[in-house]
Amino acid sequence: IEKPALAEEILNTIAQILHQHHRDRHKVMVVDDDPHILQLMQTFLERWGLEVTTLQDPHQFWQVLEATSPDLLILDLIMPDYSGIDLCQAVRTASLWHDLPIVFLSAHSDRATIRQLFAAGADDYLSKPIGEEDLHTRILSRLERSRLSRHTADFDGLTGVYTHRRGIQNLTQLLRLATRNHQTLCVAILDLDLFKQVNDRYGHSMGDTVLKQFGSLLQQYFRSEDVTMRWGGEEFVVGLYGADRQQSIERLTKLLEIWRQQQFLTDGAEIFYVTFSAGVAEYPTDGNNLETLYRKMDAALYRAKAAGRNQVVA
Ligand code: GH3
Ligand code: MG
Ligand code: MG
Ligand code: MG
Repeated sequence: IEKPALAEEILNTIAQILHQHHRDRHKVMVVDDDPHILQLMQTFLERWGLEVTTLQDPHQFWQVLEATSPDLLILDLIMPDYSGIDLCQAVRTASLWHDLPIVFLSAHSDRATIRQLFAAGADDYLSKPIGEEDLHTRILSRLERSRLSRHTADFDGLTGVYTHRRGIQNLTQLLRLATRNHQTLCVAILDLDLFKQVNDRYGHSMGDTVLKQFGSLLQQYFRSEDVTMRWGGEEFVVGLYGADRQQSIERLTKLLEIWRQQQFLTDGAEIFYVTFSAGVAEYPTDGNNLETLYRKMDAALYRAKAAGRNQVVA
């Protein structure tokens, strides 16, 4: 029996970080220096089935934020050392969190304070003392909406894999994890061969069917700790965590063998097949940042195309 290359625990953590939006229970994080407020908020929010994380000491803010990855953040305005405004501004400039919904709690509701909150990037505010009904109306509807819009921003509508934007964010995290855990990581670009011909011969909607089918194969084939995204058009990029060059070539070659047997049937009862070409780059040997790795994988793809397509080149 082959020993797994990575501890189960690490894999679970990665999968959790990458697929944080797949959970069904909404997560809310509340930061307030007053333990009574935290207790009250927890009671209210849990009553509506939300998962609540409370934090009294803002010094641990980033640690707790990354560990919980909440769907919504509730911040107290006035706390020692870091104000809610400081935290809010910091979240808004962090690429992974900049669109996290933020609601403030404030005992002050004068115009100047409110203006300051919104200028810092707040989505809403609640005045203390907090009434349950007010909290209910403002938090629940915001959570529903944010989940919906996040899902469309994160997943490609046609193929179901990550969008370019979200995929790159996840890949950045994956690279950080690989560095921290001294793991290899490969990035690969998969480009469908002569796809323009598919559209030209069988029509654009048949082309869409092929893309959709390829997307669902990618989702089935790759592990949850890998990142699969639509790079654009008929090009996809995969981040293979903990895989070296050789392992990545093997896995992509196996995928190609499956894919090239996938039959497509036209309206005119004609059967056709589609292949892909792939280019692979390995971290850290081919580069230690994503920009360099993208260039290397593109160069490898170019060689795969030039050598006759329907193959994996690293
Ligand atoms: P190569 O093997 O060199 O990659 O050839 P190719 O024909 O695949 O490459 P090319 O870049 O010339 O064409 C890509 C085609 O993919 C052109 C474009 O119309 C098509 N395409 C891109 N996005 C979509 C889409 O969402 N749906 C459909 N049906 N076609 C798409
Ligand atoms: Mg306070
Ligand atoms: Mg292309
Ligand atoms: Mg192509």
